[in-house]
Amino acid sequence: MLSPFIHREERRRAKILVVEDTLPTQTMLAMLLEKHYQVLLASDSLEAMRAIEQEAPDLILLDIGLGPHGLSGVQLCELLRSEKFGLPIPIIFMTSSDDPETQQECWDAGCNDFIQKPFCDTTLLNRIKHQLTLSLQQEYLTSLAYKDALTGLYNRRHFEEQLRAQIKHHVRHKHTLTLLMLDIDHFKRINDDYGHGVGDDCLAIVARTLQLTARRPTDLVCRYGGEEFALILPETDLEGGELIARKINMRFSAPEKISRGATIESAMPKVTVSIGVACQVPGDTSESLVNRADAALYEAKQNGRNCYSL
Ligand code: GH3
Ligand code: MG
Ligand code: MG
Ligand code: MG
Ligand code: MG
Repeated sequence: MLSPFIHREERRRAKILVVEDTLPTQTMLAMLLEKHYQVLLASDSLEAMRAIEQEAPDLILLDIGLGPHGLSGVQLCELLRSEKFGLPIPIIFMTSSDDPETQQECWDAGCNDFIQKPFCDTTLLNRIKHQLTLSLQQEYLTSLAYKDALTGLYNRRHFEEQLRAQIKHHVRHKHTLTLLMLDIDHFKRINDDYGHGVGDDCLAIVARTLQLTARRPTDLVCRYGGEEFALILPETDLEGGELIARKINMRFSAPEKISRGATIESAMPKVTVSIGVACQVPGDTSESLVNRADAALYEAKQNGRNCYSL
C-alpha cells in the first residue's frame, strides 16, 4: 500500500539524466523520455557529475562506453555509489554488450537495472517507472524509520547513528563538535492544564523554534524522547554551543521581544526550556558525550530551569 505522499510525489515530473556519448542515441532517448519526464543530457562523466550536482536528477540512464575522455560508465557508477558520494538514486545501465562479464561489472558497480540495446521503448519506459516507484517507496520508508511524525524532526535512532558518525569524523579531522540536550520545563503541567492536544502543538512549535535557531545546514535537531530534544552542532566549540543555548533560552523566555516569527505563538501557554551543553573531548564516545550533556541538563534544572548549563 503506497502512502498519499508517494502519489503526491508521483505527480511531479521526475528528472532523468541520460549519460550517452553517441549523439543519435542521445537524441532518440531524449525524444522518447520527454513525453513523460524532465530530461537532462550528458555526453561524458564530467558533464554527468555537473548535472548531478546542479540538477539533482531522480534517475540516471547510463551508457557503458563514454568515449575517450573521463570515466567509463562502470567507473562513474562505482564513484557515485562510493562512500564519498553515496548517491541513492536508481541507475540503469544501457549497453549493446551481451558479454556476461561486462554485464556482471555493471551489477557489481551498484546499478539497479540493466537494459540491452536495442531495447523496446515500452519496456524501457516501464523499467524507469518501476525504479522511480521503488525509490519513492524507499524514501517514504526511510522517513518513517528516521523521522518523528509529530514534529517532523529526526528521531532518536537517526540521532544516535549521526552522533556516532559525527564523532568519528570530528576525531579524524581534529575538529570540535558540541551537543545540546534540551528538556521542556514543567511540561506535565502544560498537558494537565491545557490538554494533550495543546501539549502536542507546543512540541511542534518548540521543534520549529529549535530549527530556526540552529540554522547551519549541518546542524541537526532531533526529538530525543517525549519532551526532550537533542542538537548536534558540528564544527562548533563550547563557546559556539553556549551561544546557541543562550539564543534558544532567549527565544522562549522573552518571545514578545523576538521578531521574524521564530517565537512561541501568543495564544499558546508560556513554555521555557532547560539545556545541557557538552563539547566533544578526546576519547569521547557518543554515550559519554550524551551523559555529560545530560548531567549539564540536570544541573540547569537544579539551577531553577529556563537556563543552560555547561
Ligand atoms: P521538568 O521541568 O522536570 O522536566 O518537568 P516535566 O513536567 O517537563 O517533566 P516530566 O518528565 O515529569 O514530564 C514530561 C511530560 O511530557 C510527561 C509526558 O506526558 C509528556 N509528554 C511526553 N511526550 C509527549 C507527547 O508526545 N505529547 C504530549 N502532549 N505530551 C508528552
Ligand atoms: Mg557509448
Ligand atoms: Mg523530560
Ligand atoms: Mg523529567
Ligand atoms: Mg520536562
